[in-house]
Amino acid sequence: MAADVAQPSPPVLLEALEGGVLNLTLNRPDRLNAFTVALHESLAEALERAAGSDDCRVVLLSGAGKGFCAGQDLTDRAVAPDGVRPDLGEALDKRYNPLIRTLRSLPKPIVCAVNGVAAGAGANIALACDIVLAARSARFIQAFARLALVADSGGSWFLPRLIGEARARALMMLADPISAEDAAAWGMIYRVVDDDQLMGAAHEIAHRLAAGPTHAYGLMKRAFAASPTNSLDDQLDLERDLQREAGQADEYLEGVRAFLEKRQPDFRTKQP
Ligand code: T3D
Repeated sequence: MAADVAQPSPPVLLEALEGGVLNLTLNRPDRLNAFTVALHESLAEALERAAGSDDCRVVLLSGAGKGFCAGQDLTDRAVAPDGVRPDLGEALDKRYNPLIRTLRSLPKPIVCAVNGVAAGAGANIALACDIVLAARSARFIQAFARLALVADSGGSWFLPRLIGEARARALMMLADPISAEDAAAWGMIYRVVDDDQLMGAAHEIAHRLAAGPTHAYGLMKRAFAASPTNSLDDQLDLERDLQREAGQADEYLEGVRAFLEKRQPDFRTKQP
């Protein structure tokens, strides 16, 4: 009789680099890709490598199975009534906040393909990405109030800015799901796509970005990051500084050359 052999557990994050696009797939489908410490660590490491690698020009984030991400894995949060309660502030400080900061400041575009339900931190991690597509069947849920928690992972910052305070407050306090179609109509995400076309559409955008001016995209992200707290005057000064930097890059040289030569720019090849 064959002895039982322990199967190695599958990686919690799948990584595949293809044509400049780093595909990162949250891979805990049985738990709707909810976050454990292991998933946080894998994602943080992958994003750090992505930031430092010239081979990675774009990140494409999605989830395995029927969900995108159900936020924090709540099986890690079960506490006996008389037990020590977890320090959720520490969890935010150590895991969620660095993740959101990394997504926002990564000097490369991040496309998010929301393939199914996105709840709690899972919804707000999607909103932290640069271009968000969602499958028509996907839902976004600010699930926090159901647990008597406040919205985190930047939700209370992103949502009022994206959809206005009236809708943001209602979504957070009622914790009602919002459909992908409403999310797109409200300006919360870029586009809704039929389920069977989601990954194709996300790859198409990611590959277009991979062929684009990576350095300029990074500068755009810096402009967006500063915009909410800057006055128009400050933002104009920042745009001047960023444009000065952009104008010194080989990418710009190639962009102008390509225009004058009536051809598509080639931003991937190092310019002579
Ligand atoms: O704690 C801290 O560090 C503070 C930070 C908090 C950040 C947060 O994200 S708090 C919010 C945590 N997330 C939630 O509250 C969402 C919980 N999940 C749900 O409400 C529902 O699962 C969904 C609305 C997302 C989807 O519903 P449905 O009916 O499509 O799927 P389901 O049947 O509920 O879930 C499928 C399985 O995934 C199920 O397991 P089972 O019964 O098949 O063995 C379910 O228990 C599991 N699952 C879903 N979400 C989580 C989860 N397991 C652990 N943690 C989850 N978050």
